[in-house]
Amino acid sequence: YITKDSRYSFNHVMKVLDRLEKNKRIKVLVAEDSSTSRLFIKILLQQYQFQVVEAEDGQEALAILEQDSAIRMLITDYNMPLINGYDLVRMLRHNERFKDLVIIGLSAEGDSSLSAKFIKSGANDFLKKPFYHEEFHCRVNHNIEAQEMLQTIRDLANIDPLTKLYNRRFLFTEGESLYQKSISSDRTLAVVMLDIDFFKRVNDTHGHLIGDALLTDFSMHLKKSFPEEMISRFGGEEFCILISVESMSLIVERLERFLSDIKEMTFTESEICITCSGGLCCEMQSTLSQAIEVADERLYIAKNTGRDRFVY
Ligand code: GH3
Ligand code: MG
Ligand code: MG
Ligand code: MG
Ligand code: MG
Repeated sequence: YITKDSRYSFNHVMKVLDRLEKNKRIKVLVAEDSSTSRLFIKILLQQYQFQVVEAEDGQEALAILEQDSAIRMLITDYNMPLINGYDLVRMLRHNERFKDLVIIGLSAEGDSSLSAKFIKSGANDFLKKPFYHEEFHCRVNHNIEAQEMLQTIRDLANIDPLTKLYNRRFLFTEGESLYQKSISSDRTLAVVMLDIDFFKRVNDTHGHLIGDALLTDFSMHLKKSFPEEMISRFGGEEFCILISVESMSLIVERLERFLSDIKEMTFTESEICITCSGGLCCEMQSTLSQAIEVADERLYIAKNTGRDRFVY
């Protein structure tokens, strides 16, 4: 593929090598009942360094996908026993879990309405057998690249570049829908607003770059302390944590432990000591925004009553 045509530029070759390196980490499931055809597709994929998993029918494919969340792409035949390719795609697309799975439909049949059927049911692309190797490789790689670009765009939209925590936009979209789900299932979702004390002094004393490094360190520690929770950077040195509540005393205990850990730690190469303050809203409100407001009022009280504390 690289050497056949000497007109390929150095940049092109580098791009292909980079693609091959990435493909080594990508698992592809091939669902195809004909063993010859399956082997052929497997070899084509392996030429491009993909990890290949095989299924002999639609039902096996579904079971494998449900078990192995690392599979990023499915190449599926149409005519297969138990569940055909079209029904398989429809089932997968009805499940939120598989929304990012790249799906390419295959069929040997002359019926050109099949490609429309596959695409309408949610497949990303379609190939008619027999196909040129080049077309197969191009479609597979293009679809994987498109999916990667989509993920990059999503990360840019949802993740704060400095701290790698969720940003405020994500908090008010996904966080709000999480909050609404908690309301309808009668579970309590606590909202914590957290703010670093006297952070301006850190910048004034050590400079902005050290301030940034402290925010990054602090965020990493937040993630370690609340690994299951949705943590967002609300603004400069303010963070919001959504914690599902098993018991009020357990939450308070976790938060108090976090405060005392922070007080004992030193941050960045300048070994800076900090404290932080927080407000907690455990009583369910009708929207996340309202709960944030309640937590924020309590944070304000924490600030005005000496800092380095939680108010709930
Ligand atoms: P308080 O205890 O009342 O919260 O005091 P504070 O100094 O932490 O609060 P204040 O709101 O007065 O100042 C927050 C500071 O955070 C001011 C701003 O320059 C700084 N800041 C906000 N975002 C960033 C950032 O991304 N990087 C750095 N280095 N500083 C930031
Ligand atoms: Mg078949
Ligand atoms: Mg302030
Ligand atoms: Mg502050
Ligand atoms: Mg602040």
